[in-house]
Amino acid sequence: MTTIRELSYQLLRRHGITTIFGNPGSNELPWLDDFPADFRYIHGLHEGVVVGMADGYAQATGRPAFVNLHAAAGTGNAMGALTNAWSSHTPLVITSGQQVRAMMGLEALLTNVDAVTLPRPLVKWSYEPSCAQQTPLALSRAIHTAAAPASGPVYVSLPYDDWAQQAVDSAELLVDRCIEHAGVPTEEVFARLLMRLKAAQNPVLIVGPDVDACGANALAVALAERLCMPAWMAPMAPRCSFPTTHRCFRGLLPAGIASISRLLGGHDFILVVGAPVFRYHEYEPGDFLPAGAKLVAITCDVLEAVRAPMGDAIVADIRPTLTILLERLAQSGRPMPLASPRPEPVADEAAPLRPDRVFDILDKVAPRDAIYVDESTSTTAILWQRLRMVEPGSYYFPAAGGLGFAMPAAVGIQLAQPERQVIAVVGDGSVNYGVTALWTAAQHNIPVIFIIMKNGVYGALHSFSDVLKVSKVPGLDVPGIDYCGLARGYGVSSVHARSGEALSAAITQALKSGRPALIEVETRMSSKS
Ligand code: TZD
Ligand code: CA
Repeated sequence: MTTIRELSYQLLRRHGITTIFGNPGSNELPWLDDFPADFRYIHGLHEGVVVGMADGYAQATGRPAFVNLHAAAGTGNAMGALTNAWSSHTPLVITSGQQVRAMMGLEALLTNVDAVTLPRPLVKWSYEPSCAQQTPLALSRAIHTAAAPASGPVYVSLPYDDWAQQAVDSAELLVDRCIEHAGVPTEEVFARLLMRLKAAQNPVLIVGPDVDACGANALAVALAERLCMPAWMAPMAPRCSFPTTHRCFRGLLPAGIASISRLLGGHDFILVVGAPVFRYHEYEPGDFLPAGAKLVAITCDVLEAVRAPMGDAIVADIRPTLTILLERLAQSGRPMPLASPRPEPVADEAAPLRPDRVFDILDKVAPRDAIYVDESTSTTAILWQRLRMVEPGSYYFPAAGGLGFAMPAAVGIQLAQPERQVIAVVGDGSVNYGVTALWTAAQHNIPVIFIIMKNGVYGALHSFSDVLKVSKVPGLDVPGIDYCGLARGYGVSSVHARSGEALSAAITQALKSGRPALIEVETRMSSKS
């Protein structure tokens, strides 16, 4: 006979899930009892950090990550982080411990009163098994649902007295289930798309995060080369899906309606792959498309397809779709786009450093295949201009703009990719939403380098104040915080870099150390955001 608890671990093992991200409470202890030796528990000190670490880990592995939170309070703390996971299609299985069934109706302390409603609308599926025997099926459904295209977070609330119950024999059938997805367009759909691509005089490619998420970066490059078209990253892209050094690469699109149309002016056909159309930010009314342009988006997410305000969409798996498209597309005779010139290096100067200078230094000393996790909001455009990112999986950013992602996600990504160096570039405001990730990095010796851009302000909000023509707004400055001291407090060594030279030396030293490190550098407020 097998208990439901034992069966749950068997199920996770079969899915290759042996890393649990969590922050426990009384309701979770019965599941964690006698924690199996082949599993590891990555303990986060705050649930926003727990979900952020799992988000980074799941994105970097491309497989569902498992999270265990405490009841409603733990789930509530995780909701901000869930906005990002939802927007980046991160496959997360989030479980939370529930009170014993006998006391749920009494609303005993730490009952998750309406558990299924709580995480909505930030999950694909939310569930509480009606009885203990439904738990194995609930967990199996949760894993398959999280992974199914478009992947995303799911939530299961689990009463703590269920674990010790015996599973019914048929529940063992769940352990071996495999679900394969094969969503490629029909012949007719391909024929129409090929006709449109062949007829285009001046096409442009816009790639989004899901190209990187499914490892189709080389296919996107081949497509741009085949049709001799420039390629942009979609606005607010939370991943980098195209080598930024490639001659076809034009950069990160801005996030305003009018700016996008202006930049794409002259193109008659816009092919978007793996991005919402589009993730706008600042409100800049204007035409959604440049005059005469048609748009087709290939997306894995039907919700993304239906909410676009313009253009056509094909809902399909990106990698096989691009593979078949390339088999059928002839080489264009158009001239290949010319490489954009690289920005001029910035002269050395005393601190506070210009953000451009920080990125030039980082680009020079970091390994070529470094992974950057970016949450320095006012300097993101500069980062894209200055950091060379060539390998797949080289860049992560909070997909919904929820701060508190970079520090934990960097820890999760580094855990998933120990062979590559993860470098988090974090604004001095953003640090405070995810700072406890430092402790997990220290405890497990996860050697992330955290670079803190200390300009003393919520820089992006200062810029936005200009855009929105507001003044005398409170709460936009963050003076008086000692990030080196905070790092030491959580067990991470830290350096305050006072010059470009000191920054370069600190990064080099951190790279050699094989341990997590925090580098605080004073920066000027950026005029570009
Ligand atoms: N809270 C959360 C969870 N997410 C947010 N996006 C914000 C607040 C609002 N916010 C932004 O959108 S940018 C920003 C805030 C507070 C300032 C971040 O400051 P920073 O970076 O120091 O990290 P910059 O480069 O100085 O802007
Ligand atoms: Ca700042």
